[in-house]
Amino acid sequence: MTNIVLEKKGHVAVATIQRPKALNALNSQVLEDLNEMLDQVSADKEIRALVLTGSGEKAFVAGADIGEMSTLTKAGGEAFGKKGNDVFRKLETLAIPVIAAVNGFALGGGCELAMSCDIRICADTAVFGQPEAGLGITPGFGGTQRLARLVGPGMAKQMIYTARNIKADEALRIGLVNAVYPAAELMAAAEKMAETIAQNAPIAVQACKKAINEGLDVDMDAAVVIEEKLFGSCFETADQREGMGAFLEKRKHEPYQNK
Ligand code: DAK
Repeated sequence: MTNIVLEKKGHVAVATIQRPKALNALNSQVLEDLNEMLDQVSADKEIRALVLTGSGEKAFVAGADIGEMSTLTKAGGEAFGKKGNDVFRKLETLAIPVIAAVNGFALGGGCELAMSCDIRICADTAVFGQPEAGLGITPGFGGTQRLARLVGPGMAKQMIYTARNIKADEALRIGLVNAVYPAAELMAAAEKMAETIAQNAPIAVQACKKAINEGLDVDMDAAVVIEEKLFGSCFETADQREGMGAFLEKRKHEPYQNK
């Protein structure tokens, strides 16, 4: 991977997008690196939560690479969109939770990347937006779909039609991010949240992610069936026996084993 650094800290991994000369903009190489990073994380069963961030103080990701996109044909545009969408779906459906630590500009593809994560927290210097309509295109990496689901169609339409950027406090107010931190405290907060998640029973956490994501795509009758099946599957795990056994024996549970 030339544009992503992946570090492991116990059960938590931190992936940092590093393309400083273009404010971490997503060109084909960065998309391929993201794909490779997700494969590495999936294969490593020690990793229980992932933090995704951008290098430098200015940008999380300043969008898809405008230079690379500028000469695309209709077919090339569709292929570039598919490449991004495939990677973003892989991120969204990764078994473990992903926290986006948004450390600056998250525009266009950068906002869409953050929205493909489970949880977004940001620095007080962060800026979000979908500037595509101002560039003569539509959001192409899921922005029209995920933004509407996250902040509601009215606010999503306002952001996308006006192509106006919003600051961290407004992102918090509309529910695009869960929390805002002073820039210097962002990564510590993200890693602390990831560690808290990693201390819970991994199979249960992953079942919760699957239940929430898959349940949101179907009606409530089908959604509760998804939950029932995943709930039932937890009773085949050693971690469930340890967690409930410890409660009944009035002791702290042993560290969860992911089995
Ligand atoms: N792409 C390529 N290079 C970029 C970039 C980007 N998105 N953003 C910044 N850079 C580069 C700049 O060109 C500059 O390079 P040099 O001139 O130094 O070589 C360097 O990063 C530093 O940027 P600035 O000098 O502009 O820095 P400032 O602090 O003055 O401004 C800024 C920061 C983030 C406000 C500004 O750079 C900016 O407005 N950047 C563009 C933001 C933007 O519009 N992003 C959205 C891109 S559109 C689709 C698939 C995907 C998409 C759509 C459709 N399909 C296939 C259907 C996604 C679209 C987008 O993401």
